[in-house]
Amino acid sequence: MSKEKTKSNPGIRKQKRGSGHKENSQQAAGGDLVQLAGGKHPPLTTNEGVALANNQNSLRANPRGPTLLEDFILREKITHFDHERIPERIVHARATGAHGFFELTASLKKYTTARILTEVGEKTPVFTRISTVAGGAGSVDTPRDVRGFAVKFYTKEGNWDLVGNNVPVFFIQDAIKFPDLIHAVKMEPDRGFPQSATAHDTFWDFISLTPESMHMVMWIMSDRTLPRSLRMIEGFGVHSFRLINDEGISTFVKFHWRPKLGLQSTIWDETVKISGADQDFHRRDMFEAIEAGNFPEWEFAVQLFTQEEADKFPFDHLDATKLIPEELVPLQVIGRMVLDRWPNNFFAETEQVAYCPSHVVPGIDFSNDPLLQGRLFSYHDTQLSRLGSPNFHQIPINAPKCPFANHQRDGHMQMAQPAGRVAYEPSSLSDKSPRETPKGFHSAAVTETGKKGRIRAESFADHYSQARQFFLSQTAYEQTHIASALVFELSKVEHLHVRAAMVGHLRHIEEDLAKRVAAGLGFDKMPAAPVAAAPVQKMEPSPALQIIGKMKDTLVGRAVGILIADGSDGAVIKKIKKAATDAGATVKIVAPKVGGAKLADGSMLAADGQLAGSPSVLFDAVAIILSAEGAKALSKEGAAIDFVRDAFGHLKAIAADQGGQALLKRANIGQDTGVVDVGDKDAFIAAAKTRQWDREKSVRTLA
Ligand code: HDE
Repeated sequence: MSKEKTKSNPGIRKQKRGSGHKENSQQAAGGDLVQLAGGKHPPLTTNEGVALANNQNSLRANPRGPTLLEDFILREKITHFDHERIPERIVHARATGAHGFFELTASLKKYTTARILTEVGEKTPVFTRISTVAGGAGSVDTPRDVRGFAVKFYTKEGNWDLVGNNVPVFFIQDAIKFPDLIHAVKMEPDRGFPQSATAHDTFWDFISLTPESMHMVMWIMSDRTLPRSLRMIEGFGVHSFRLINDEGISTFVKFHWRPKLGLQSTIWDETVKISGADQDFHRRDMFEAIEAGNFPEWEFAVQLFTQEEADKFPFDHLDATKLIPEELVPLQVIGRMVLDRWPNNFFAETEQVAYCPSHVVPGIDFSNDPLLQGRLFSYHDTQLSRLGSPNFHQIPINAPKCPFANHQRDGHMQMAQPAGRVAYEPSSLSDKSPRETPKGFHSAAVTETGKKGRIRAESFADHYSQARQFFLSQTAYEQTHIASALVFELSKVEHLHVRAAMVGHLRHIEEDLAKRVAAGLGFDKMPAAPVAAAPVQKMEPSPALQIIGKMKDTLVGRAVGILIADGSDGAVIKKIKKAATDAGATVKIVAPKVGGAKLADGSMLAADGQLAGSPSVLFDAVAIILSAEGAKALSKEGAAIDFVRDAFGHLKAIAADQGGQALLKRANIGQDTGVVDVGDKDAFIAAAKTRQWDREKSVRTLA
């Protein structure tokens, strides 16, 4: 028989911190777990409110014996744990959410009765959830992907959900294609990869057979899908909606969000490395900004147009693969949204929030866009399986903040306790039961005629004109990124006929783009272009479609990293830190040891990040401040070489002192206007506010 010794009662050993409270002697008996005393802790209880005397041990028949079925505390805890997960969203599973408010700055009274769009100065609470599309809930924040941009406005007339994206068009024209699109883009069903990536055969196979996707393809291959921060993306309602005024007259509307910090994206190599350095890059960025009081803000704008104006557009505005260029219908800014409060609990709020495009308020209505029409069904349906009950609207994050009442009753997890005997309408038994009101929701009284059938309108046939317009509207740098992204993505496609088919489509968009991609893929003969369903129209370039044209020359909301080591000059560090902070940047000190570096004057400076864990991809610009000794030591450090090489390769400004220059030299980094002497802080700040686009051709081969 084993003579093995056991602790008779391993439990909690309490340690006092500060002005120690009296310890609970029952719990203090022996054991190896240390719990700090102090504070005013409420008793730990079961879900029935029964206080626990011991949360460390299950109930055993003897100290080394079997656990007893009688242990209701163990069973309750484990059972709840076993059921903690709910199905993740089929798409848009990975996201960041925050509370805030919407404030109207210009009234649309002429066009709508919706209070949220007529009462200037009124603040309406919102909950905004920004997501990636393809990856699962635990996937990285920074794949090449569209970002969902969903806003729930808790208006006084009910909840309005504007469930948009950061791209103003979509892949398909009809909701019936959505399951096919998503099956093609998600991980391939036999192998279970790739996670969160379009660079694989099934996606491009589907796309190459779906010419209506070509406009969206241009957007997703642009750097729009590689945002620097969720605070720096635009948002679009995508579809046309209707506004209805008090005379019942309706006007079409497209909704837009414009980030106060301006648009900014990363470049592909940077994004790939960010994904390794910080999987939660965007979520952390949003969290830190809100916690620091740098509240993300967007302007809210509308494009308004009548049926008569729409009839003259050279495209059909009901087709979600088309946008309305701002040059054709200008944007009117009518409000702003500020996100100023991080949720208390990720699951309760960001996970359980249920957006439905069908959630509109009186004065806002739908257009006939067939994609929107399908969405009006899909979202409520998916919430039923995800949240498990038709009462999901009662979950606090989903509940309207205005009174709501009807005769719907019961159901799984009913939280409300409606009183009285009347649960129907019409009724005469109670003068308190809810009734319909003329002020309630009215649909636009539009006349519909025509033949029923599974037919797509002729006006939906032009698949290339706006794709071409988008490409031609970009700066040369952005065009190069689009071409290179196509080469990268298609190089991951194993089936040659799929690659060829895609190059064929590109020939309709822009022959030179097709040639560049074909060359990048190693085609020696240009693949044939497919027959286009409609001629490609000549459209004026729209500079509003660029990113670079919309980037702001600013350090506000951005980050600067200062690499130091033992012997660095404290005065220089201080000066550059102040200049960057004054310009609005967040500054982080990076050193070989997080405990800090011993500066030239003998003082210690603590680091915000340790070198190996804080690569330069996490910053928008860097300063390298090193003594000769420090430079020598870091020259042997792979992470230091990568730090400066990546900063240069990602087109960032670099300030360096003499020691810093020695490290740059060791990393084979050349000089250009973005590499400045640390003494010239103004030159550094000016260069740090943008990217050194001209440098790119010297650091990588692009298509
Ligand atoms: Fe979605 N979409 N979608 N979608 N979508 C979902 O609803 C769907 C589309 C968008 O943060 C799902 O609650 C169909 C366009 C966002 O919780 C699902 C079609 C646009 C979010 C669904 C589309 C979007 C979703 C999955 C084609 C931009 C995240 C979970 C007709 C205008 C919302 C859920 C959040 C989520 C269906 C196309 C945006 C399955 C059928 C176009 C931002 O219901």
